[in-house]
Amino acid sequence: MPECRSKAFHYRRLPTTSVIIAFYNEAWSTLLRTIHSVLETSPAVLLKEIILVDDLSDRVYLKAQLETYISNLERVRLIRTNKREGLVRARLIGATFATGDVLTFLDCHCECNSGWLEPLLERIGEDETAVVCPVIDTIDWNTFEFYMQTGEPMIGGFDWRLTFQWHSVPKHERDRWKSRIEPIRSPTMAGGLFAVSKKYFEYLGTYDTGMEVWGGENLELSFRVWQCGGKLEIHPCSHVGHVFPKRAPYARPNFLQNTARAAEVWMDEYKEHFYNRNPPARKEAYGDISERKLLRERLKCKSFDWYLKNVFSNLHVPEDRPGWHGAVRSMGISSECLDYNAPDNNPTGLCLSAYRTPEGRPDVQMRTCDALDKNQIWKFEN
Ligand code: UD2
Ligand code: MN
Repeated sequence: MPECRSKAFHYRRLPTTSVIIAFYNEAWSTLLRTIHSVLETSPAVLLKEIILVDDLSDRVYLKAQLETYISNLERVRLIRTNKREGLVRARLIGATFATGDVLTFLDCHCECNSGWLEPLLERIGEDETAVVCPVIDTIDWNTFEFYMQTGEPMIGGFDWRLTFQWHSVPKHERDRWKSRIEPIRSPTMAGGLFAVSKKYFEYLGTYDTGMEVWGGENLELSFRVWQCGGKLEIHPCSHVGHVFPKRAPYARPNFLQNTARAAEVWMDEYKEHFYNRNPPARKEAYGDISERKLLRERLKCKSFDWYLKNVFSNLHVPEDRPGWHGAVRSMGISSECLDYNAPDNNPTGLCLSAYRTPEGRPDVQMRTCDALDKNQIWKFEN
């Protein structure tokens, strides 16, 4: 936006930053594209260092070849974990080496646009309790084309299965703005790309280190930031591209377990909506969460009810009357249940009414009952 381009910054007054990039078995080209784009777009006075954290990758090119390559780059450090930590603990290990005022986390397949860093740092300089995300542009996984999101940015939300979702800015937020280039309040963050004051991140309890590999930490941090007195924002002038690959280079078995931890600590009675839509989550051994509950008490954080009313008031809260949701089982063949055929390319998740067969019927059929299958969970509404 022209307003972003013409904005001037007092470089010497902005906080400095350390960029932390954890990676596991990332491709050579995308990893290097990330590192070089940070170096090329970040003003030297603001960038203390880039900290790469190798989370025990086993690809050979990430060993000596990577070390040799980065030894020619200034301000790039490589830390290696000695066991597979998962993205939460890998990022935190990186953070312990950071010397900047602000921690800026990035995924390992990003491309920063010129001017991406200054708005994030300026905002945190202004308000230390702001956790600020760039607008995440899409880099096509197949062609590596960069699709700049030029319209009004989308903000983060979630559905009651606790999957992250994008949605448009609600009217009450737009009414609050004085200009198009103000930071936009967002109920949640996607998770990979954000800047936070190092001091404030520590005060907030960094991350839940009981979370493994992938998933759930983004909603956990989002709830915590809002409920414990901070704010989560997306800065419309900061743009970073991200490759959403067709398939991740690793398995992701921990989403439910991590998400159950987040629900148990932060969601109070509202966690039932999550469990109703994810019955297997009730059986997850999510481990010890006593320290996280103590943290919530110590920081005197507000309730999830407060969060829903004040931060995400446009989210529909379902009623979930007992007996009005669950599987729809055949009375004839009792091993068969009504199953919804999710379209291959369905960014919004469950929305049966929107998807029909070419003949105009809802796309459902009878299939073997599977309690783990989210496409077999139904809700009666009137
Ligand atoms: C999104 C987030 C991601 C994270 C995730 C939920 C964006 C753009 N991405 O998924 O950052 O919040 O949701 O958990 O918002 N990694 C490790 N060790 C592991 C697994 C992953 O270091 O065991 C690294 C990985 O190489 C990458 C980062 O963690 O740099 C995020 O993983 P991803 O890119 O596979 O996650 P993504 O973008 O699908
Ligand atoms: Mn990613």
